[in-house]
Amino acid sequence: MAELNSPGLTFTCDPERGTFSLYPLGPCPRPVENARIELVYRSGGRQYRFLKNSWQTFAPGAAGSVIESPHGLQRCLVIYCGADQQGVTASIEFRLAEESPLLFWRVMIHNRSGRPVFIDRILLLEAGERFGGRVGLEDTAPGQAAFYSNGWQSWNYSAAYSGGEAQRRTNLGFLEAPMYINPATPQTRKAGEVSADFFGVIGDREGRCGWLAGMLSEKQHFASLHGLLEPPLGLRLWAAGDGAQLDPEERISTDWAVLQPVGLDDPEPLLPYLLAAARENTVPAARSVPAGWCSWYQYYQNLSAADVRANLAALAHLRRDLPLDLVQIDDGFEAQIGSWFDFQPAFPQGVAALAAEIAEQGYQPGLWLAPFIVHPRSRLAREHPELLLRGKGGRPVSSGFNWNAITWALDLTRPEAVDFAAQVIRTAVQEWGFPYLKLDFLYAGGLSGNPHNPRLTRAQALRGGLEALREAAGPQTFLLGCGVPLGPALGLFDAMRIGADVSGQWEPEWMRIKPFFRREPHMPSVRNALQNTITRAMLHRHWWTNDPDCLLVRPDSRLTLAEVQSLAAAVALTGGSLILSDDLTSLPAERLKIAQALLPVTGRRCRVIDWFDRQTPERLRLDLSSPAGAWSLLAWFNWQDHPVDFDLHPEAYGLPRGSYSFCSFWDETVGICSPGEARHFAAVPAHGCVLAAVRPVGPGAAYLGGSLHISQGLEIERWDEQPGGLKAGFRLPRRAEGSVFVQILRPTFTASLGSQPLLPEQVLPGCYRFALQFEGQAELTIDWG
Ligand code: 9PG
Repeated sequence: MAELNSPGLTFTCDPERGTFSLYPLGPCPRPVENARIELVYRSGGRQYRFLKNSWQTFAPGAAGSVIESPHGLQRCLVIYCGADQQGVTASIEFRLAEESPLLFWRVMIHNRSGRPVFIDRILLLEAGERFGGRVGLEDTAPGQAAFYSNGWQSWNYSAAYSGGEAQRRTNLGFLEAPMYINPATPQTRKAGEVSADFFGVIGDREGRCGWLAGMLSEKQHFASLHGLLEPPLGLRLWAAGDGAQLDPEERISTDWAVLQPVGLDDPEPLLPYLLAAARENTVPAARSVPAGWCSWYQYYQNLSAADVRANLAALAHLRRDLPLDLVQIDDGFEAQIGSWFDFQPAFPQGVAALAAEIAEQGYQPGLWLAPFIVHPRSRLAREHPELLLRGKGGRPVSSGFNWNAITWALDLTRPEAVDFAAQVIRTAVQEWGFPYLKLDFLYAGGLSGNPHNPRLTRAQALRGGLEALREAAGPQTFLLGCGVPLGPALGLFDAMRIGADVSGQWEPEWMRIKPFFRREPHMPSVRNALQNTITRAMLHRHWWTNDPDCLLVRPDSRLTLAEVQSLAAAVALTGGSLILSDDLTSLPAERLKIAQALLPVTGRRCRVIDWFDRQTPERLRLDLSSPAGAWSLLAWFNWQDHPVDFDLHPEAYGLPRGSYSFCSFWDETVGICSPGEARHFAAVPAHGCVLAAVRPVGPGAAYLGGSLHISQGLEIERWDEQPGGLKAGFRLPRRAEGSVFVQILRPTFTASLGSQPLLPEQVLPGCYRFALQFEGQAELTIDWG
């Protein structure tokens, strides 16, 4: 037995039996006990298993030696194992962080067998009664065990499931599998069996705690998890070996695996893990959150240079109303996916001239590219078929059905294929003049097949390709990743699409057919985009800037006003990029107002109160403060297909019991509730939301909210209350027009905005609405003498 101790965790292991245990300080979660590790590999056509029932220790490392790492001081234990009958040796390294409640471990393999071996799988954790140990949640009441599943790549449905629910998967089988399925991750459809990629959390909804298991990086291997929620509970985490060849005398190490105890109601339940993964991948300091326009969801592939110019002109015309900084040309300019240097007839001068015009108008030019995927009718497929990833029969491997064809992919284990992709990026940045790139369909660089270099895993091939893209773009270029497995992308992208595409409708359909497609979890639709906007909100600004996909506000889509409001509220409260994708030449003022209210973007990450409690959470909370005090923005989403009455209880969002004012953004109503009381919202429309600023009621003059900005308060830059009155300074980087609500507990007063007298409207006793209109800055003066 060996032991490691840190302030929050105790680790023990039994090398003779090949098990390890982790004991957290508090009562919940309970310890993970007698967890196992296993290496599965092939040699000479036979499969071998190693490390499962004994680590065959021959030289125990110094237990408790202290190491300095990017994660601070770590207590460290190395166990030297082997050799097995073939002559393969391994070592297992465990580390406990001094400053955070994390166990790190990794398995290193050294092939001393004299012939090549092929790694199938490195099981890093197998825990639970089902496997002769414990996962620490065995006391969970029936039906209360749940598992948060992070999806494979940007578009994959991510959610917390209870034991009674089957995991949401696509029914579009072979057409979509290459896009949405990591072949190493089990695709069970049985209730109570949930898989995940990269990281996941198993927990107790009633006990309010759980364990996070996952990897700090995916530079070496893709990792999968399996959560078994029907007693006996189980949790497994493994690295996919992909059958990669390990030559004699060569070594390979897994990325670091981690375990973290999770408090489900902590303000940031996954924080230690998220920070450690950010450090491990040297995630750079966050840049400003993009606010811009994108062509895709209005024009799709029917885009022309004239459309871009018309929107650029409209944007410049609207500059004082809608201060966006980015104009991003999406798919539709290139002659074909893979013919990146040829253009569509609608782009007769290519895109360089457009980039120049966009920059001249003061906007950042952005361009979409999909450098790893190849259309069969592209120049790349024709001229460089040797760069394609091929399968067993020598035929190009499918990367899924896109653009009306089964598409192919580059074999990134070929240096020339990586060079080709990097050349596309260099050209876009250096010759065409795009400092912002949306790099899409990057999962195509991580497909399985028969790669040119059989010594590389899929994760190594993809990570190498992604690093080459970043290198080609240079450190200054803003890179948005899309359709990319999250782990290998860490540290290389400024922003990341974290969910499915939006579209002009709530639910997916195909060629106007709804019944079969309605339940598809990844197909474009606002419902599907919102799913991950909320369930992956916690990644924002720890790993990158989240991109929730575009905001559509136009009235001629098939979205109801309530659906547009829900999209806007989720985009605003989760704090990610704000990219509008409507035809700006014809947007009516009342819809423009919705987008306008989101500017400037706050960039702030909200809490998802019920992230572990239901597949699609309903409750968001964003705590803010201004010179006029602190408040919370609370949102509640009605995911039902019919209107629902809703009672907003501040306590249900973790706010202390007390008296609060409520200012509801979409209907501009205010109310005051006494302690324990809820604010009632009658008939919240189907797919609509309640979005309210909630402030503790105080004795003096108080700002309650308003319609100038969706934060209902960040527009305030000064708040001076004096014996004779109040001066409130407003600032927004645009024209602003709307209502503000102020509590004034005085019988008489006068009000003005600058030198303009204002006529307040009393909406409640002691509560007044003022209609304001200004550009940039304004001062509201209230005089009660
Ligand atoms: C451009 C688009 C937009 C969009 C991206 C991505 O499953 N599919 O067939 C599928 C097609 C397109 C797609 C996602 C999935 O959209 O997310 O924003 O850039 O490409 O073609």
